Amino acid sequence: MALLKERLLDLYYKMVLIREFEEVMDIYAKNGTIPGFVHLGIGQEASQAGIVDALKETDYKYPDHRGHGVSILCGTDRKLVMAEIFGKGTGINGGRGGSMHINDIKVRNMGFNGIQGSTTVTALGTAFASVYKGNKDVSVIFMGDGTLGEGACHESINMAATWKLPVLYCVINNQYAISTHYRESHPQKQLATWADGYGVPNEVVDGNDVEAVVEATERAVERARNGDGPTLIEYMTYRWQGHFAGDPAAYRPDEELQEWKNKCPVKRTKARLLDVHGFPEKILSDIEKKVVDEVQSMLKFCLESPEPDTKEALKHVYAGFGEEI
Ligand SMILES: Cc1ncc(C[n+]2csc(CCOP(=O)(O)OP(=O)(O)O)c2C)c(N)n1
Ligand SMILES: [Mg+2]
Repeated sequence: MALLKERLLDLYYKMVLIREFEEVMDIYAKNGTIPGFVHLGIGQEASQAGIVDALKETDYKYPDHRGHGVSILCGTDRKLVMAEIFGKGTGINGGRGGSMHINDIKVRNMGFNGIQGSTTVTALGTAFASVYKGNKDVSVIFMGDGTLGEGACHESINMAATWKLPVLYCVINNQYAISTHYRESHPQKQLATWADGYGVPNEVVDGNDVEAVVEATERAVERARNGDGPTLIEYMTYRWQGHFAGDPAAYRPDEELQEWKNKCPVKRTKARLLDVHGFPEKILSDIEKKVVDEVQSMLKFCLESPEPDTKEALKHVYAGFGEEI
């Protein structure tokens, strides 16, 4: 079943936004303005935008190290997300976290901590809280193909399946974990079948087809909300850049990259909006222009923002007791 054309148009905006945001982050990471490692999601926009679109604001989102796209779509003021990546005092986390540790508990963006696989375990806590409190919020974990090899993932899925917790394991299979192709580090032909060992429903989805992403994710979310437990979805996609901004990615063939660029999720959605839904080109080019302006205005805010105040370095070192999330 296809999505309503207005929803697809909105998803187009979100995907173009991720692409533009990431391209600008690439420039400022490579020229040294952004401190620390930056992992870009260029090529993976359909998976990131489509999954978030299938969720409610109260669902617990666990982005991973490649999580800018998710973090700008969860409801946080986007310029504060960008400022966090720049390590500025105006960032959503006061510039303490940077690219890999963006979080905003108000919109239930639970953030990442740099340890692959760790969120598969911490997400069980929020999933259990949903059951305990009797609400229907789902805990959604974004993770890579390589991450699935972590022991923590086995412990997590074992417990989620046994307790029928409302968890969604979103395996974004972008083919590589740093320089290792997933076929060289996993015995399964498709990683989704990994969940079979735990009796957990799973499916493989074209991660560059935003409509397929939304539909599969909504099915899994529905199951979790109904008390039917976890699902694992493998979204097949590709990262166009190296593992981090600056990695030349010499380990993969040029033809392979080109083949995936031909399956560009943004261009595919655009073609559908033009050819199937009959939107005039002008509507789409206006969206593209609007996105450029939006990202430039965020960038201006970031570049003009102050560095964090060193006097505040010890603030937030200890969490408050009994704070609701
Ligand atoms: C426990 C742990 N081991 C190793 C690393 C180093 N590391 C960071 S990203 C990464 C590869 C992750 O690959 P994948 O899960 O496929 O995600 P992708 O980078 O492709 O999005 C590794 C090994 C880490 N951060 N944590
Ligand atoms: Mg990967």
